[in-house]
Amino acid sequence: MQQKIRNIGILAHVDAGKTTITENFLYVSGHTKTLGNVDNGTAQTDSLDVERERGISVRSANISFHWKDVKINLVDTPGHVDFSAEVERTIRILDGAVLIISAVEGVQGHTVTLWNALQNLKIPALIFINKIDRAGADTEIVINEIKKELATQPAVLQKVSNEATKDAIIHSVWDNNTLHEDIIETIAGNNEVILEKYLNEQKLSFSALDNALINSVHNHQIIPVLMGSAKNSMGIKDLLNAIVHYLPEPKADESKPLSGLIYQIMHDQTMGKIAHIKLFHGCIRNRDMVHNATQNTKEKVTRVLKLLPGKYEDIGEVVAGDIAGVCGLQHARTGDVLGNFSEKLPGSISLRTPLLTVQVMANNEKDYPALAEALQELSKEDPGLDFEWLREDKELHVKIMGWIQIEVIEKILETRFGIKANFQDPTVIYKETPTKKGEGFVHYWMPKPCWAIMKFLIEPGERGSGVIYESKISVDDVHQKYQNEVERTIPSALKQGIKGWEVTDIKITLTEGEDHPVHSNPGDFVVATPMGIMNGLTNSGTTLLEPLISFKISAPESLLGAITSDITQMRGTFNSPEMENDKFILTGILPVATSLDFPVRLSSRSGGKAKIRTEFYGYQECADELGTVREYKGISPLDTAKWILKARKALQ
Ligand SMILES: Nc1nc2c(ncn2[C@@H]2O[C@H](COP(=O)(O)OP(=O)(O)OP(=O)(O)O)[C@@H](O)[C@H]2O)c(=O)[nH]1
Ligand SMILES: [Mg+2]
Repeated sequence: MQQKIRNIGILAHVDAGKTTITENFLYVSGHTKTLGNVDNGTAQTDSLDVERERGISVRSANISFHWKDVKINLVDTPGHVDFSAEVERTIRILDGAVLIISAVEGVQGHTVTLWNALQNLKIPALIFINKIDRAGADTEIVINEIKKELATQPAVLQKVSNEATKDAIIHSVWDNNTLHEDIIETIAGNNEVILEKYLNEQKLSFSALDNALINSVHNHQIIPVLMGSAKNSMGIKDLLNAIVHYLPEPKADESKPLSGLIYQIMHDQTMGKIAHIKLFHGCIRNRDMVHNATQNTKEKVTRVLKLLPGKYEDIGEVVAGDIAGVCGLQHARTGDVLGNFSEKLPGSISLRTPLLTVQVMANNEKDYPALAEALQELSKEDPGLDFEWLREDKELHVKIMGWIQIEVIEKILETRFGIKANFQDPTVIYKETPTKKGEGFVHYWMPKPCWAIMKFLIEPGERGSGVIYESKISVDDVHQKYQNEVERTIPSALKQGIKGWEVTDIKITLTEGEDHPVHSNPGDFVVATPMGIMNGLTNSGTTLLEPLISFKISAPESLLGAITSDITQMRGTFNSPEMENDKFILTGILPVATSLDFPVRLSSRSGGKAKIRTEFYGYQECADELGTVREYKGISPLDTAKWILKARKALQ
């Protein structure tokens, strides 16, 4: 008989108590004999050294345990925005989620981001209000924030007395004996049958109402809210019961052909590369040959493993609906699809875009090749790093979210790869876009044999439009197979423009062209396209684009003048402030380049009383002197002779 499973993620802003809750789950379910604690570095799921030292989670941690007769596969995610990519990867395999909100700090910017992601991916969820014991805890305020800021209908299943003290007590308001009127109304508002009976004052049983509630949770209409204090192991069993009761089981079928998703790649000192997979259909056993549809490879599974915090256990097989670690898939990358995915893949979501780029250097020159290899390996695990190896300049660059991430990569390079590396000052990732219309020519007919002649029209595109390419030439002028090469080469041709940054918001039209029946080769168009595009960009000129964030600040009224003047100084803009009691709420937009340390400065200016939420807003024009113009890295297609030599060599 197939076992019952729940694949659940715990999500929240930083420090909400996710790991503390997870440790309690492990303890009350009998999985661990002692209760792990984040404050003294004994939490099982914070297994990396850097997590234990800093008391924050960096990686999503997988654990499995049984509650009642259900196997719960739980992912404890990191809350710090620097590690949002970890959440993006794991969120795709969840059948349900628990969103934690601190009873003191309330709904944070990151809570809203996570909630929107859950809504977009249609993942049913529960909310757990944690830290009800702490001074300043106020569940009433948090519930109002949930209604207002998450724009959702909560069914608050518990209430608390002696709040904000160690003696806080939780009472159920939703069981056979207590049927809270608010919850009944919320359920009736989402269920016609219940509504009719309710309006006609007919008797409604608890089980009928509760079943309707389960339905509405599965349809993302209602979100049950529970509360507790993980630090004092309070409310934990009720939360586990609610997970099993209200969150759905995976839609999976063992008899269908294999289909799975690699959601994480981990590395183990003895076993090497381990692909963490969720299996939607079929089953995988040791020694199975598995087809990786994304990489188009077939590889032999050497081991199937159960995922435990910081370690693994051989299980030999994994069946549909479950998650497991798989060894042997050497080509696997995060996000790859296994088998035949005939159904729609679970959607993916972007929570935060890396806006900084940083050069990594080995402390010891001789470690340079090993460092490049290590970064290549890490980039397979975290594609967001977008590792760039500029071989001509012997430079290594990665994209990052923030300072803590740098610290963590530094540590991993040292402990796992034995390389001491240092990170140069990070730079904001600028982009560039054509300033006006321009034409680009390329006559590539020397040194023979080769033949590719093209003319491109380059035009500025609307902000956010990305890259639009169109060919207006006939296949009689340039054969279709050569035209395909042009289109395929455009993205790499735009990786660096004339100011050294990726080119975007651009419209490219191939307006004239000529191939040669004897001398042309498809590779000629691969060599020529970047030359034509760069020539066009030189003629059109380019404008720098800088990343911006939108912000929402709430702070005491007395600080309004100082904060608005800070914002103006950072080249920011703001809307007129809204007053609320003795606080103001200010929204607006700031350049990333000028505001990297703003949250820290704001906090010290206000003695921690100001709250700020930021989100990526988009890219906007910026004058060269306010941004950074870089030299072209490597050999530029404008340096024709050298470029041709290099590009031809790459094609061999
Ligand atoms: N007073 C109180 N403190 C708590 C409670 N739950 C957790 N904490 C404390 O809050 C801090 C953060 O707890 P974690 O469990 O590491 O939080 P997290 O959400 O996993 O944090 P990240 O993974 O780094 O985002 C620790 O110091 C915990 O002891 C609670 O219910 N009450
Ligand atoms: Mg944690």
